[in-house]
Amino acid sequence: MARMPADTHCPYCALQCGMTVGADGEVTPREFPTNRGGLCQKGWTAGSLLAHPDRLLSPVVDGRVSSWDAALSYVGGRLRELQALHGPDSVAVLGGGGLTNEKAYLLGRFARVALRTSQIDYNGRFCMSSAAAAGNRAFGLDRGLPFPVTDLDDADVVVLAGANVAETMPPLMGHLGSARLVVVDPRLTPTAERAVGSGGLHLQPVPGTDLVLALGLLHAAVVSGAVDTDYLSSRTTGFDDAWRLAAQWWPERAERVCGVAAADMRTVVSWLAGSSRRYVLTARGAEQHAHGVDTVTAWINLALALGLPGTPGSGFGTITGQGNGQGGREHGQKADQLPGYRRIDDPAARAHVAGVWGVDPASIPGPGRSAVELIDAIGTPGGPRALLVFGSNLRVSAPDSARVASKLDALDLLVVADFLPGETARRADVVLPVAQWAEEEGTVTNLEGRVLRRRRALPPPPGVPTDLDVITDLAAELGYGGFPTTPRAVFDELRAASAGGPADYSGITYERLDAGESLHWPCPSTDHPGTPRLFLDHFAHPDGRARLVAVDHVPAAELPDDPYPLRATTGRVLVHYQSGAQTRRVDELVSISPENFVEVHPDTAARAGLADGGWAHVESRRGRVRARVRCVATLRPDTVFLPFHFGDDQAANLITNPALDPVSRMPEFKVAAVRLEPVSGNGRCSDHYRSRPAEAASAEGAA
Ligand SMILES: Nc1nc2c(c(=O)[nH]1)N[C@H]1C(S)=C(S)[C@@H](COP(=O)(O)OP(=O)(O)OC[C@H]3O[C@@H](n4cnc5c(=O)[nH]c(N)nc54)[C@H](O)[C@@H]3O)O[C@H]1N2
Ligand SMILES: Nc1nc2c(c(=O)[nH]1)N[C@H]1C(S)=C(S)[C@@H](COP(=O)(O)OP(=O)(O)OC[C@H]3O[C@@H](n4cnc5c(=O)[nH]c(N)nc54)[C@H](O)[C@@H]3O)O[C@H]1N2
Ligand code: SF4
Ligand SMILES: [Mo]
Repeated sequence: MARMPADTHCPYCALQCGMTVGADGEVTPREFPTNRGGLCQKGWTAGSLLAHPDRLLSPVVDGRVSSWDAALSYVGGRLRELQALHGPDSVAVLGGGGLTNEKAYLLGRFARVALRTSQIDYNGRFCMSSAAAAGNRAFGLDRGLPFPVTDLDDADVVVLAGANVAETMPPLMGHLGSARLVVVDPRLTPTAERAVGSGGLHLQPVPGTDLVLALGLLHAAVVSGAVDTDYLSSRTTGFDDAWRLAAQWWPERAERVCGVAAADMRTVVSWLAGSSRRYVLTARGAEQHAHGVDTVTAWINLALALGLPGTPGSGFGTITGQGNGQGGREHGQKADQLPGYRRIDDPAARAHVAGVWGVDPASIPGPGRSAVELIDAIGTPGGPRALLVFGSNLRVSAPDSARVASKLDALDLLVVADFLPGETARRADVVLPVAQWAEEEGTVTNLEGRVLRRRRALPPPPGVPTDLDVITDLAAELGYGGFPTTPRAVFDELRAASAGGPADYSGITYERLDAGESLHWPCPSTDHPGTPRLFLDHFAHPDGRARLVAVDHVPAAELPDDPYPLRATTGRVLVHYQSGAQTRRVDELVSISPENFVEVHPDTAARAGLADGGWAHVESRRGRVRARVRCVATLRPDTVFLPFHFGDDQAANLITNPALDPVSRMPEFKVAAVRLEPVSGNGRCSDHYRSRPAEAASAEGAA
């Protein structure tokens, strides 16, 4: 039963910092291995959204407040009508990596069994899909960190490729205190400053060229004799093929493409070779590209050549982003998956899950379309006509958002379950208000594959149900009773559905978690201790070996040219979360970061006639964003950066490129060709950041 106050975890990112929430919604930090009693500003202020005046409290149908019975029977009726006319796939579902394991699981079952649609995917397609695909390909299994974050405490060298953890997971920096950091980022981020300040290095590649940098590092490793040949021969396959391509990328040649000095590449390799506890970690900067899978693969190849994965005290990992970004990709809300991280095209997997669901295996539809392709298919013959959204504000967060908006507007029916009126909910035909994190029970799986309990500290506002209630009631409207009704019952069904799969949760119970056990999947029986460290004896491929996969440089899908001469990349700031649906409603956070900005090198700004602090339009072939100019003398002059947390005409995704990775179907959030135009006024650019005086002083345009 609910305990008040409740020991639970932050609603936001995958670090899942421990916190205690009082019956009044007040948050206090709690000692937990990932955060050790720390919280970032987002976590501290999360409680203020529980009683926020914008909170959604009643269902809304076509702009009018409705009763629950009327809203559910309206949605049920419309879905039945559309499916009768246009077939089961005319109804689509989009989930999210912020949903608990229970919600993600039940949403998948709801889509496949009650709606009988193949058209379900989730926002993790924008987040983890490239890293996941590369991990599966190399190791046979995708668990973001195959070791606990506390293992990083003893690291000698950590390479962070495209990760700005000082802003995206601040307490994680506490685990990197003893390590020499190598930060790969086109910008001098707070994380990169830490690297420079602690005797490490900041490598500043052209956005979209990490793959070449990783090939250059592999080349330097081979030539300097840093490669672990015993490990390669006993634990891996594929080195010769991978090397055939990497052999063409000696550091000086790689430097010409990625802009990182060859000497720096050799320094990094000498540090890696000269220490025993070494990690390579990637995040979205390296992954959100139209060749993100191959880019992550290149970083994995480097790690394998050095013998890191599956070696105690060393490793490769990807830093999962959303609160349940890990569990969210395991339990069947992804187009190609069934629970337990099973493949939907695997007959044995279908038979097992059909048994748990009590249906004929042949009746389980799928695989379906990936998120961007699903949105794209709206308004085309055979495409979705209704969309149900749980846990994503895709009007702000999906690439090429003007096109997304016109697609959503073309739907016959858009239903959004949310607790706040984000941009997507505000334009929905039906809005279904739901409970928030501190008002419900469940589990999430954090970035280290550790399963955690979310606990209820206070009840939802009167008349507001949980997502699980809504899914169960909608299933009943569609004539499908028999869904489990409590979070614990859903979890027990998930355990059975995952049993024997790659992500086996069958041995994890609410009782064990509530008794304080630390359980990482796989955990195949109730007396199994869980698996904090994977791959120590063997990788998950049938032969037990990891695969190096041959990869070569592929240019970004859109390159700068005369009309659009700059590369825009996008990312995050400390105080906002994702589309900003939540954090743009927290006064304390808005006062720190009230509006969108674009980081521009002072020379670049001067050439475009832009003044520091003035407004600019950043324009691509797809649209333009309004943002305040921040002159940053440490930025690459060929690159501009915008966060994607803002809406309306400040939405960075108005300019991003929806080009997809051929394997993961992840869009290219991190490179678009753009130009800058002043919105009004003119003037000289002052130097906004002076954190690296040497570089700032050498920047001609700095005031
Ligand atoms: N404050 C905050 N924290 C968050 C979130 C949030 O929205 N706000 N979201 C959570 C989620 S879901 C996620 S996925 C994580 C993301 O966590 P991160 O991956 O750390 O975040 P990003 O800012 O998207 O990208 C990291 C860095 O990549 C750099 N970058 C851009 N292009 C390239 C490139 O081509 N190569 C390389 N090497 N780097 C590049 C950017 O300059 C940026 O500093 O954060 C989680 N934590
Ligand atoms: N340009 C650019 N775009 C990006 C990225 C980038 O780096 N650059 N990063 C991408 C990444 S990594 C991610 S993860 C996506 C995230 O982007 P989104 O998918 O838009 O994620 P959020 O902004 O967290 O939106 C979650 C919505 O669901 C609601 N919500 C939260 N929890 C629940 C719940 O339990 N139930 C229900 N029903 N609703 C809930 C929130 O109020 C909010 O409205 O953005 C992607 N978009
Ligand atoms: S680091 Fe992540 S989990 Fe921790 S308080 Fe901040 S947003 Fe929450
Ligand atoms: Mo993410």
